[in-house]
Amino acid sequence: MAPRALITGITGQDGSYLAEFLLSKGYEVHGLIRRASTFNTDRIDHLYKDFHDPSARVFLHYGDLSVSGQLTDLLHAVRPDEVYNLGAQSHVRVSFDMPEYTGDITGLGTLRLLEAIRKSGIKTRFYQASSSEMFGAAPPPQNEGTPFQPQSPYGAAKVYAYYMVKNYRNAYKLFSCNGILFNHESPRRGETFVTRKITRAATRIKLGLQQKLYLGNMEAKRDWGFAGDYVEAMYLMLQHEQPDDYVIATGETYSVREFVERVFQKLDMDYRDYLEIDSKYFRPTEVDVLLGDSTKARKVLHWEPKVSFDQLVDMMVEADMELAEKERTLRNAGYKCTHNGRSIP
Ligand code: NAP
Ligand code: G4F
Repeated sequence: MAPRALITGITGQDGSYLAEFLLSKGYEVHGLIRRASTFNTDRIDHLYKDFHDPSARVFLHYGDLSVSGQLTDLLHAVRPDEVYNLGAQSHVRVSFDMPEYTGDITGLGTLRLLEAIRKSGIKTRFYQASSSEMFGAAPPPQNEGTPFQPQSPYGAAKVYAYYMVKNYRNAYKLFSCNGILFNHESPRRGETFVTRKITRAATRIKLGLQQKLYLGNMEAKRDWGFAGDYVEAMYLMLQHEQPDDYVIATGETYSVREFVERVFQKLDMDYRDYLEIDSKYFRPTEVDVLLGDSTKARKVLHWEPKVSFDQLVDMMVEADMELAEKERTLRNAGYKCTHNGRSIP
């Protein structure tokens, strides 16, 4: 029988890459999705088949990390071999505007899922999407031994979830792992995270669809990898004989300014002609430098990133240029359309 995985956050960037990866390994994939008034399954539509189709291997279930009873029912219904908890309010800036909600979903949501596993009695392996944001103000490089100093409600919620995962591992012998992932990006990255915001804006500016790019702190440094590489690490953690916690990172760090420079250079433009700084995008407390040391994952899991920083920038610029061209074509043909290139009747 095919191994079965349950993914929360399957509609997100990582969820979509992970679903693809697990399908390529022969898994049956179940995903928790939230009901929304507009479609929120764009990133996984290419994987989904109607469940009446005998070849369907992706199954979606409505639910929410805020509702515990439903999570227990879902576990009973699916009986997964592996659970990947990727669902979260994942935006750091937004977590300052919605600290209670972020704590509820990103922190307590993890506990609800762990409790659902414990109560259901189902034997499964558990992956938690922990974050380099937990290191916060801790000086670089950061590894599994670096003490956490979170600088945001999001970071604090992830620290809570991290310790609950460890607690369930020790108290109930649950096979549970924390993947402490540094920033990872892709053409599927949400458009309000800085890398995607930049590649979307630069390509639209190049085609005359936008005039300015508004950003906040240009000097923050991040260790940016490719999301497709990072989901493989999630899988490898759950295949290992012992549950453990691992840092996943490239070991290189670049500033937001350097990222902007590369993107605009690639499009033969000077970013200084288009950039405006808007204090709205500054955070009450910032994480200045993230630079991960993933020696442990490289040694134990034999994981390493395949896509370089330059390749990542190229990939994102190319994908967003295609989107911008589609948008321009629709506009030139007289259609109203969203900045995603979707036409509006
Ligand atoms: P993302 O694109 O923002 O996706 C978040 C996912 O969580 C979406 O599928 C979203 O559903 C779902 N979600 C939000 N609230 C929910 C709720 N109340 N109940 C159930 N599902 C809910 O995030 P990502 O970049 O793929 O990241 C995946 C996970 O890794 C997150 O936990 C994030 O915090 C963590 N992480 C990310 C990075 C990174 O650099 N990307 C680094 C470290 C850790 P909708 O589509 O309906 O909104
Ligand atoms: O792209 P960001 O919003 O990502 P951030 O805050 O590092 O969080 C991401 O990575 C974490 C892992 O470390 C994840 F856990 C989390 O879920 C998320 O995926 O911002 C990156 C940097 C920050 O220093 C921010 O202040 O870019 C700076 N920045 C400057 N101007 C901006 C902007 N960030 C955003 N989102 N928008 C701006 O206009």
